[in-house]
Amino acid sequence: MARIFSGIKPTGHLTLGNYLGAVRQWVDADQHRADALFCVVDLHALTVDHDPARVRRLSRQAATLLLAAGLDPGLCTLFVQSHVDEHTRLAYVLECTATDGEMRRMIQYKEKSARERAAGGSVRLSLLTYPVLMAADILAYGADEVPVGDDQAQHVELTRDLAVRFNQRYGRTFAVPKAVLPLVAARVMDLQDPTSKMGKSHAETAGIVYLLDESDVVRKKIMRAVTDSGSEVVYDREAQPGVANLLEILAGCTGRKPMEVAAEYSSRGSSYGALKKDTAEAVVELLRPIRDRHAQLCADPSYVDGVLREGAGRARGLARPTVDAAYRAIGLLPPV
Ligand code: AQP
Repeated sequence: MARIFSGIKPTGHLTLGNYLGAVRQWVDADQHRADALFCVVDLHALTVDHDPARVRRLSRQAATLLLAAGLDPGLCTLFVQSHVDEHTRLAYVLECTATDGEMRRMIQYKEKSARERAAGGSVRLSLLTYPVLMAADILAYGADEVPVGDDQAQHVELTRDLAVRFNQRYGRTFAVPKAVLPLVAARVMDLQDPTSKMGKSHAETAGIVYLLDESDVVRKKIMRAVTDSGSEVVYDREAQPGVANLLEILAGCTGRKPMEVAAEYSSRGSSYGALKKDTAEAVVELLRPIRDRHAQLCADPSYVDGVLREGAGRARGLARPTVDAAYRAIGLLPPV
C-alpha cells in the first residue's frame, strides 16, 4: 500500500485554496487508498513573525477543520508536527545534505523574504531552511506520494533531490517521493488580485475565502471578485485571470473541468455576473457542512485531543526507525 504524507501550516485561517488544492483530495481519495499521514506543521509557522498564542490557536483550529472536512482517524493518521521529535532530528541531517545555493533558489523563500524586508522586518534563518524541514517531514515516513497544491511542487522536488543524494552518498535510506497535484484548482488565486495565490497569511483579506467564513461573507467576497475587461466567459489564465480563477473554483466545487464550465456559459451568452453568482452558491454549499461540523467538534475538545495524541504516537513509531537509520548511515555513533 502506498504511503502518503502532507501537511498544512497554521499561519492563518484555512482557505478555499487549501481545501481545493490539497485537503479535498486527502479526504475524498488519499485516506481511502493509502496509508495516509496528515500533519499540522506548526514548526513551519515559526519561520515568519508570529504570535505564540495565535499559532497555538490556529494549530488546534487547523486540526479541527481537517476533521470537520472529513479526515477520518479510523482511516488516516492526523497529528501535530512538534509532537514528533523525529522531524527536527532528521532536518539537521538533511541540512548536512542540502546546499546553501539550493535553499536560496526556492521561490517561496525569495517571495516571503522580499515581503519581510519590504515591511522593514528581518528574515528568519528558518525561512531559508524550512524546505529542508519539509523534506524531513516527508522522508521520515517513507512517503511515496505528497498531495500538494502547485505552490509546494518545488519543495517536493527538493525533497526528491535530497533523498536521491543521501541514498547515493550514504546508502539507500529514503524512499523517493513524488508530488501529486489536483487536476483542477491546483493554484486558487486571490479574488482581488487574480495574479497572486490565495494565501492564508496575506494581510489583505477581501480576496480570500476562509473555510469558516459565514455564507453571506463568502457571497460578498465572490460577487466582488475582480474580473477582466471583456464580457464573454472564456477560460484563459493569461488573458482573463479573474474569470479563469472563478471557473477553476466553480469547476473544483462541482467536479467538472474549467473549459467545460466556460463553454456552457459562453454558449448561453451568460455574463460574468451569472458566473459569480453560481460560483458563490457552489462555494457556500461546499463550506456549509464543514463549518457546521467544525462547530460540533469545537464543543468536544477532548475528542480532538485524543485524535492528535493517538496520531502522534503512531507517527513517532513509524518515523523513528527511518531517522535512526539515517543517523547511522551518515556516520553518527549510536547511543551506547
Ligand atoms: N491558493 C492555493 N491553491 C491551491 N492550493 C493551495 N495550497 C495553499 N494555498 C493554495 C495548498 O494547501 C496546502 C497547505 O498549504 P500551506 O499551509 O503549506 O501553505 P499556504 O496556505 O500557502 O500558507 P502560507 O505559505 O502561510 O501562505 P501564504 O502564501 O499566505 O504565505 C499545500 O499543499 C498547498 O500547496
